[in-house]
Amino acid sequence: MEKRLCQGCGAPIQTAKPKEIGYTPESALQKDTILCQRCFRLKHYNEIQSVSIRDDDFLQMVSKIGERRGLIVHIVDIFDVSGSLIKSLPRITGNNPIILVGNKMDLLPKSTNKRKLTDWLRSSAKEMGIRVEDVFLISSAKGHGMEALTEAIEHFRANKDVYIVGTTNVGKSTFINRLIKHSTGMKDVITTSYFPGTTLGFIEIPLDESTALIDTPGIVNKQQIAHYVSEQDLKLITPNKEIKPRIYQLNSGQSLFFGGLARLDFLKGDKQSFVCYFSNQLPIHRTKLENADTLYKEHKGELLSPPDEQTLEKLPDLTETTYRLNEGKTDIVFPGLGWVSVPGYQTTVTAYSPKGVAVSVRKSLI
Ligand SMILES: Nc1nc2c(ncn2[C@@H]2O[C@H](COP(=O)(O)OP(=O)(O)OP(=O)(O)O)[C@@H](O)[C@H]2O)c(=O)[nH]1
Ligand SMILES: [Mg+2]
Repeated sequence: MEKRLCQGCGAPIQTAKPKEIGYTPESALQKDTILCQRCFRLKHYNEIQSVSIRDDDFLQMVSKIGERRGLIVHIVDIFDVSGSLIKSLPRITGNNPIILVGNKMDLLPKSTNKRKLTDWLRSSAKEMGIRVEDVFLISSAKGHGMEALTEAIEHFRANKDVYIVGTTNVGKSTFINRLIKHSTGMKDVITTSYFPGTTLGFIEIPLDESTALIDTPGIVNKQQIAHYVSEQDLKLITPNKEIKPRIYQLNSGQSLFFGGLARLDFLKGDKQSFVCYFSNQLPIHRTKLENADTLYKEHKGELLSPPDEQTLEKLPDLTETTYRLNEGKTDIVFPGLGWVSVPGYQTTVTAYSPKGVAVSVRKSLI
């Protein structure tokens, strides 16, 4: 008998072990489309059932692409580029051509400079040694930018398969659902969720008689802040609509806390505006630099939250990096959280982020 896969996550269907992936009660096997219990619960109750798959298993699964021929569409989350660009991608996917796609554009303010963003994505990939054929910006959720991308896919795939690859949670399955909806009218065929690790196997969507578009499980990158926060906090730090910039006029000697997950000290420079781009629900606190350490020590997890209690247990300590800025408008990027845009002349700042989730700077996008 042909091995049956869950239509939602790609896991092999089984009826024997309720706690393991692909479990489906016998009674549900009669239906036309088979959904495992985990996908069923995610879909109908937005409730996650944890699975006993290790990060390595996903990587191994995706590495099989290296032995095949096709186009790689590497999707990254434009809110977490350093956490979602996969450095080892060329090793994983062999010699196959790569298109780079920045997803979740709907979250950025309309005033974002798309060309700068595209250039930054291209150069970030290049720095990591990833050669890309082209770069696209899309919103899978809203359907923006899909036409240009599908045309490019059709061109670069040269009648071969298309593999959608990326770290967890960048929106691979949402992207494919968008394509399916466009071509068949069917909605939400593949399971998506804000929990990382939703897709568990390869899911093939036929493109024609001999080729397919293939959804793959997200590769786990431990530099993503998503792995260090509770479900509750993840919901809070993930923007769910266009972010509204919050502007602070700061004098040197002042600090900003982003919940208690990140911090920015203004050490030196003229009074200037710090424009903050974070999830609208993430509280920002302004304080005097001299009080910042004590405030953090005494109030993280309370006044400075998130982190909540659960996050505090797994969150690494904050580490600091100091930047001397003198090149004009600069973004200080806290991966997975957001960024702060500063004028960037004769300015010294210190940025704090959880250890392992490194802060970076770039030319301002806005
Ligand atoms: N705002 C916004 N959210 C998006 C977009 N695309 C996906 N998301 C959200 O991002 C989360 C992850 O989406 P998925 O499609 O499940 O991501 P994935 O890459 O398939 O994740 P894994 O299967 O875990 O590897 C969900 O909460 C989606 O609703 C987008 O274009 N804009
Ligand atoms: Mg998925």
